[in-house]
Amino acid sequence: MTVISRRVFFRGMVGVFAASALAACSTQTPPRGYDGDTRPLPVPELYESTLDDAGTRHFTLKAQPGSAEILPDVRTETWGFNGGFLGPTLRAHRGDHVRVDIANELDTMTTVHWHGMKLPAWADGGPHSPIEPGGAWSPEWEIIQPAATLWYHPHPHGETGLHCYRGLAGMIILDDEVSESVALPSEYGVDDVPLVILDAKFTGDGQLDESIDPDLGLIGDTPVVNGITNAHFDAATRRVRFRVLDGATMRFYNLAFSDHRPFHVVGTDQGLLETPVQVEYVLMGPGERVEIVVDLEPGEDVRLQSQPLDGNFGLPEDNPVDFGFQDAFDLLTIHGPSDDAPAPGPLPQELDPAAAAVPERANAVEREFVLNTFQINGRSMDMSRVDVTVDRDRPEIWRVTNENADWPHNFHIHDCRFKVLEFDNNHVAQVATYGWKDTVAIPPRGAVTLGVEFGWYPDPSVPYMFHCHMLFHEDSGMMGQFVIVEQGQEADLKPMSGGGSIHDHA
Ligand SMILES: [Cu+2]
Repeated sequence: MTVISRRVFFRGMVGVFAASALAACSTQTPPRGYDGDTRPLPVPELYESTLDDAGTRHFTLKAQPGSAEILPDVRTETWGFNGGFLGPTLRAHRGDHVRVDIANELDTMTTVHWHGMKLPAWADGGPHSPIEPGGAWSPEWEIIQPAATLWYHPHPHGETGLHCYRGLAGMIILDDEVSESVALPSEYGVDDVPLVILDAKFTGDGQLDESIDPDLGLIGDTPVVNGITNAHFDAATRRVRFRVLDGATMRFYNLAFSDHRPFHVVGTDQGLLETPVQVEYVLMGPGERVEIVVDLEPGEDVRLQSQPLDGNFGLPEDNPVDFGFQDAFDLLTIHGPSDDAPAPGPLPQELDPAAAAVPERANAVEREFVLNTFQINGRSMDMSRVDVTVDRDRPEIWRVTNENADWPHNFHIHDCRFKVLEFDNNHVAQVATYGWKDTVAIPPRGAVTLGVEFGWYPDPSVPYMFHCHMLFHEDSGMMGQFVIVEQGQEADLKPMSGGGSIHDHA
């Protein structure tokens, strides 16, 4: 498969929006099942956690090999948590103490990282927390942040893209008093529906094609929503909230509806916005989440799509690779509710007033990060090097510049939330500049200034990560490490292995 033929094919698809969704490029047999038939959208199981006498909420996850019918009537070997593909939705409340007992039943080392979570570094599940085959790991922490839609996925250095591509990903929903009191759809799987969007490409015998494109890594040509292609959702209500995760390794999605209807963004990576924002499209990059609310008419059909992005996110129009910005395909067919579904009231104009908070800039430490190809500040990831030491008592301003002319990057910082204070070369970042985020897309030759609010868990011995969340970039070295310390303390990395020494940090 060549990049050029894929692009030509996608351009041919623009405006067609066949029920087939995104098909394969011309050199490959189109995925099976794309004859217009849809299958009901699977909803990830909501994990039934247990609360022990001490008030700890317990979850158990098992990373395991399995298989799934991503394509209809085709068995594809995959990986999953507690099942063959993807993982259950974990749900917890602000203030909960949570513990997750993880077993690795794969034949290779992995880790489990809680993307978007503020928590101690030893529990973060980054590359320094390997779980060997047959091994186990039990991080625990307290939920100290506002309600939000987060996710969990592996983070083994150099292998994150492959592990995610094979299906190790699940949603996390955090609730709090604010999210529970606001009048947004909130019945899980009914009118509050997670959408885990991946992409896949298949070999001739229906297995995951894991060949690496030198520019695009494991980018797929077939959209997969909650584990299947060509899904439909039968709405029971006239207003639906979708919690959308771009769980793809490299692909951007420009979410929009087939009739270009307006919809509302009510939340971004780190929780509810102050007020809903009406849009006709919203761009998502790998690792990002967005909560959207859409109103439906009884009996109608409408499709959630990824549509070509005006301006191509600043990439040259003739760029040989486009990361999905020019692609057009269906993600989900939505069938409206029955005629007797009651009309929804007005959307609440106040969501989370606290989301209006502005990161502190006085006395802030200002840092520069330059992203170029597979490096940050001219360096590749080194697990033995601490790149940044953060003083727990001072606010941080991170200026992140993308020096590449033909690649976007999607910058993510662990253990924090941030606001985009400034956005240079801003093509389509309207939503990225509202609300709290943990991952931000930076166009070619663009830059962002981030006001970063870390979870303050000083520990000089275990690093957190910052990296590009385009996983081929991350795995190729575009990652760095930071520690959070008490004032005057210095970084002092201590190697951890498996589930052993990490407990020394608990
Ligand atoms: Cu990147």
